[in-house]
Amino acid sequence: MADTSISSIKGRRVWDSRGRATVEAEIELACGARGRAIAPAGASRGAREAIDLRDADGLGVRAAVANVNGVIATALSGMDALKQEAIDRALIALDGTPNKARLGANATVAVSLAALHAAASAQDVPLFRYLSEGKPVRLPLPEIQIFGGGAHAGRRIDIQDLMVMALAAKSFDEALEMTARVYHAAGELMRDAGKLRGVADEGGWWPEFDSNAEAIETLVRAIARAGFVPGDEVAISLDIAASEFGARGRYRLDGKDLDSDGLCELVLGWLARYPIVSVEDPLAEDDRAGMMRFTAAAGDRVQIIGDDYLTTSAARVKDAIADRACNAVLLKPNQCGTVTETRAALDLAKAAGWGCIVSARSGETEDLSIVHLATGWDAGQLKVGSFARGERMAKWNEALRIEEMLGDDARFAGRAALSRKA
Ligand code: 2PG
Ligand code: MG
Repeated sequence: MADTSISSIKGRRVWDSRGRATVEAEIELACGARGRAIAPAGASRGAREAIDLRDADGLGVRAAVANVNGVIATALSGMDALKQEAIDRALIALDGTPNKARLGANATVAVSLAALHAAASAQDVPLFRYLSEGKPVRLPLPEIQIFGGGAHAGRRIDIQDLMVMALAAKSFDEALEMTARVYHAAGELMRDAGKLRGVADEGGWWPEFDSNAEAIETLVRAIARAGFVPGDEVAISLDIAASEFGARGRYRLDGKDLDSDGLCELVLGWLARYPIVSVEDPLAEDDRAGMMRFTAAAGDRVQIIGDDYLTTSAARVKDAIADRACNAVLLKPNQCGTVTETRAALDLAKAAGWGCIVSARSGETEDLSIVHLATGWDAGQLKVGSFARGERMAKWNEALRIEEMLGDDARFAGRAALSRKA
């Protein structure tokens, strides 16, 4: 047996897709195996997310990197990389706060994921296989952004992500091919209308729309222009990210003031008019009653995802299951700060029959970990941003490699992965 104890941990500053500093961790085991991972960073962050530790200038990660090279390296040295839970428990104990405020979730998530990569490498298997522990896995249904809005696109429209899901696809490869057609059709529509203004933070077209409804309508037209039946072959998924334009039951959308009921009705109206199969954060993170009302009204027809509302917290997922406040969870490892805590949120959601979507952040890098988490844990769905820019395409392309590697055993989660549960 190879000696899988941690012999060295190195932290370094690298840069993300928005040109902002972030943390990379590299771990070496006694047997010589290595693992490396980079922390992503969000722009529309939930108030209850674990802390992305920044220096006094609000941007730097010198303190977070120093934590990796100092206290974390000392505490984890000699630990067995195959014991992920013990490593993550050690990180949680060393941090000692409820939200990784001391070490920084950017430091802990990079280390936690790097240990995971090192363990898979020591076993000489791809990470998704290491995570699957011999159980069958499926390639996830991708949720792919076509238009960016909200905090990722100068707030030209309020909805943050206008995405598509290729429901008629029989494989991951086909889902990407279909999405490519919609993405380019959407670009052509905007060019024809004289509204093409480059791409937003996650590679989606940067909208110059006058209203949220106009953006959704344009997406429906793009699906049809690409040759697909909207709703049947390619459907729409929205991340409303309502915490970005509302709190305490008051919202401001399309220049109008709405209360919680008003926003609920507006989004329910979109569900009635447009081929939407999934909605993320329709109400703000503090609007529990609104989320419960919305899920009671639409949860049997569409997937309702908690992102800012759940912040990848098993405790919050547990409460939301009891409340019936959503029927799916977005899983972002840096929202909680460790692999083990991410997995705990997934396990609870799965046991409740919820949908599970592993997700990237708006600030990303070449790191491919989430593709392996989504596949190896058989989460069923993956959200990575749009169909442009290297940090996004690297992840879609990695899923293609995994599909190829699985060969005849490759199964695609497809539309069955979508949650519909009131
Ligand atoms: C989200 C993500 C990805 P951010 O809200 O789901 O779109 O954005 O990483 O900025 O939180
Ligand atoms: Mg979101």
